[in-house]
Amino acid sequence: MSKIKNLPIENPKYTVDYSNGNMQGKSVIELTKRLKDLPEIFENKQAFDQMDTEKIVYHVQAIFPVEEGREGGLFYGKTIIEPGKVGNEYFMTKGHFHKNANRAEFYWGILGEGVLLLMNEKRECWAEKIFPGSLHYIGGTIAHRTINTGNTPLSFGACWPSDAGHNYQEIINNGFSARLKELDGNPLLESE
Ligand code: M6P
Ligand code: ZN
Repeated sequence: MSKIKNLPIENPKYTVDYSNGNMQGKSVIELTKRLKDLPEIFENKQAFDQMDTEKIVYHVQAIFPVEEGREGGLFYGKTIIEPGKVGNEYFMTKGHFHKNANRAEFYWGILGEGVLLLMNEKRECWAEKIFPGSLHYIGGTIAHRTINTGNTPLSFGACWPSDAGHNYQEIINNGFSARLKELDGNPLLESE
């Protein structure tokens, strides 16, 4: 006769509030980017210098269940970009290529409205609208930056491989070849 054991059914390690994307659980990492952390990304240096550099541009929450750089794991994150502009350029993330160019990522819109700016290795840019329910597949070799074009916080989720890594240097050195600016109250994508 086989012996039957009762196993416990545990609570999940993490929970997500789908109204805003906020995550809770053990070792959820929090990161805040202020204007002073982003001196290179905005075009209008004069407008930048006149702003309070302590102003928060975006917050990131992330779960790293395995060590960064290890193959086979997944990371999960959420970013909230505050509404705002430097000159007529909207608040945005630093943006990055993946260090391991063979690693893709999903983004999805949760709250607010924005734009996902994408750029390939030939520096060709294109963009997709972000809104609650939008879903974006970002190929491994594609640089990605998110931009808040609304008057309220933009929240989006992300899931990416644990060995993707971030290559920020290329963007710091050469930027994206397109910038999203407000013209007469509407977003306009200006390309080099
Ligand atoms: C998403 C993911 C993260 C990234 C964050 C902010 O949550 O892509 O890996 O760190 O956005 O973007 P960035 O690192 O470009 O500032
Ligand atoms: Zn990424």
